[in-house]
Amino acid sequence: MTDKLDAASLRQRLAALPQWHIEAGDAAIRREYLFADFPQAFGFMAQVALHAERLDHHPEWFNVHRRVDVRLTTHDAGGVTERDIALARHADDVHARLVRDPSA
Ligand code: H2B
Repeated sequence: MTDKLDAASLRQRLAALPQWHIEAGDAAIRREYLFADFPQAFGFMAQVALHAERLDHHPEWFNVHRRVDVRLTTHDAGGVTERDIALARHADDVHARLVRDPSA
C-alpha cells in the first residue's frame, strides 16, 4: 500500500499542481474544473473514470452542468498518497486536451 504523504511532501507535490488545493486537515486535495458545456464535463468524467478503473483508484466528485468538483484521497491510507497525485495529473491532462480540442 502507498503511504500517506507527510505535510511537507504534500505541499511540495502540490507546487507542481497549482490549480489544486489541500483540504483543511490535509485529508484530501481538491480542484474545480469548468468546461464549455455539460457533454464536455461528462466526457471528462468518462475519460477519467476509465483511467481510474485501470489504476483501481477512484475519485470523489460532484458535477453540476459544466462544473466538476474533484476530491482525491486514498481511503486505504487515510490521506493523500502518490496515487492521488498521479490521478490529479491525469485529470489535468484530460482537461487540458479537451480545452485545446473539444472533440478529443
Ligand atoms: N480509491 C481510492 N480513492 N482510495 C482507495 O483506497 C481505493 C480506491 N481503494 N479504489 C481501492 C479502490 C480498493 O477498495 C480496492 C479493493 O483495491
